[in-house]
Amino acid sequence: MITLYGIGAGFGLPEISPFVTKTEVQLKMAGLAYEKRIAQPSDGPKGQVPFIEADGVRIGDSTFIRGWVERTHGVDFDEGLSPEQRATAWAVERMMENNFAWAMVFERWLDPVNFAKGPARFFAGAPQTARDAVLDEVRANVRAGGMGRHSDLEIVALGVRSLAAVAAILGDRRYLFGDRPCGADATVFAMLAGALTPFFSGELRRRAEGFGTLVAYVDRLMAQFYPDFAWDLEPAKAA
Ligand SMILES: N[C@@H](CCC(=O)N[C@@H](CS)C(=O)NCC(=O)O)C(=O)O
Repeated sequence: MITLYGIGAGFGLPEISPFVTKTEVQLKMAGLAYEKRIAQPSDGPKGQVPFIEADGVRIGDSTFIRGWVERTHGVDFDEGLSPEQRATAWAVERMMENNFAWAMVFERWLDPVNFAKGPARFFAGAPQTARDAVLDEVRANVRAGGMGRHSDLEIVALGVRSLAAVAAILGDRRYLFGDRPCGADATVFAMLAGALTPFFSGELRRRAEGFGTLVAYVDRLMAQFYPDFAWDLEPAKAA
């Protein structure tokens, strides 16, 4: 049995971390039984979630977990894709994880309202006297990393370019490369759901809502992989 460690449901999503969502969807795609447990990122071998435990081994990082699943369970998430499609899938995945995800992080962590109702909760355990200083420090660290040197508008513009690129690749297909989901669909779904959740508001979310095919794609994959989750784009209902 595989144990998947993540943050858990919240922010209007079945799982707060898009990287955990990616792994969870891939486990579902592979039809593998797993148990899900809540953990702190610091519990993981790489100080992040997701991580899994299986056959006495602990593996951290969604990409290496995918590799382990493919090697040990004879799965090829990109089965049927041409070499060019496989290359595109990898490039899209890197774009969404290493660039788009940062634009999303900025909307959640640097907008004071989004931060207070969302990520600030992660620090609820900090001693009251030190809490404000801790929160200021983590937000300063976020600003200093990734694409934080750009202006807010430039960050949104970069995020929108990624949305447009994914929409162009998806076209009017059901999944990125046809009628069957591939590994990168898990990533793209997870990142787009994170950007669209009505729990947060902001310019990136507003622009994401304008990509009708991406909104429909997220609705479709949410219904397929999280059929029991009440996904609703209405802000008032998100918890
Ligand atoms: N490259 C990692 C990224 C995972 C990641 O960024 N996880 C976040 C939660 S969404 C985390 O654990 N952050 C805590 C930290 O980096 O200290 C993967 O693909 O699994």
